[in-house]
Amino acid sequence: MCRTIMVTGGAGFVGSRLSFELAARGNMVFIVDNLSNSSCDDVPLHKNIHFTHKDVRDSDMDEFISDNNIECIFHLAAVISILESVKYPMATHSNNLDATINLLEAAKKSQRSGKFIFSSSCAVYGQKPDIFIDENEQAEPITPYAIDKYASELYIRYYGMQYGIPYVILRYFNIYGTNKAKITPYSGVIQIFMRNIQDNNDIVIFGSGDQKRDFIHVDDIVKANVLALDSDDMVNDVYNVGSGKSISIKELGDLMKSICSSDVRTVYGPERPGDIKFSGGDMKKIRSFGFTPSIELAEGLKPFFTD
Ligand code: UD2
Repeated sequence: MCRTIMVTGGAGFVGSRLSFELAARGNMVFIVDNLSNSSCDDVPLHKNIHFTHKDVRDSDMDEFISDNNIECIFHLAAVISILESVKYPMATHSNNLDATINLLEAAKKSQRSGKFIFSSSCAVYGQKPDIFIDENEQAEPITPYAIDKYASELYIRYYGMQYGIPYVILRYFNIYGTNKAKITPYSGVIQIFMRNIQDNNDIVIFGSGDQKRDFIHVDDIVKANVLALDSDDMVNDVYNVGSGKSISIKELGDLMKSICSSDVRTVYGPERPGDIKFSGGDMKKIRSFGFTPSIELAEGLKPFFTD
């Protein structure tokens, strides 16, 4: 079934790939992006994709939704760096929570009927023991980024209950994949390590390196989003999206160096404020709807050094 879909943050790392996949499936895709972390060149090219340079916080979002007959909304636009949220909580709050509320208000006013699919984060769980956490685990966010993601989830549930907007909340674990974006201190660890290894510089681990992450390939994240759109049974609920495996940052550095036979040194720096110690997702819930992560980390890392 072809739909008219809006993707906020559709020029971003995940949003651009998701938009292309949705368009290739015959849907009409309206990308809304303020290009704060991307450029026009990042907007995927496809006859079914329409791009609008626009901020999700604009007061006329409801008109945009009505004028374009948008049915379903994927809300991805956000500041993704936890570190940036610790440094600039006001700015990231506006992008990560105010924008969500504005979009929900617009969705309510425009009286559309399709799903509101939200890109949330496992960061909402906070510091937990070294276990694979499921969605019933209490959310205990410990950074502005995580607080805003969790508050967004609560608003989405409220709009679902109060105004009947059907929703799906996807809690992503750590996403990776080859990415043309400029590398900054706010980039993800895999991107930063890759650049250091390529430039023959030391890789720097913040803290002991024993902290663990569950890395999931961006193509699998796209698959989970498409499933969330297509499945009638996945509705008004929250789902982890990860690989179901976790690896320490020390092991990650060793793995990346071994893939490209690099002998750069691993050095250690101070722990980052708000850094989660253990992160790994229990995937039973989303697996029960047919989702299987398909790309192993060692496989998914290879293109970083060949592309
Ligand atoms: C990522 C996402 C965030 C959220 C979260 C969920 C990014 C940029 N952020 O935050 O949006 O979804 O996952 O878990 O993708 N590290 C080093 N050396 C470096 C860089 C990082 O040791 O040069 C460590 C860092 O201290 C942390 C780990 O690597 O322990 C992962 O850091 P990250 O910035 O890639 O991702 P994270 O988990 O903070």
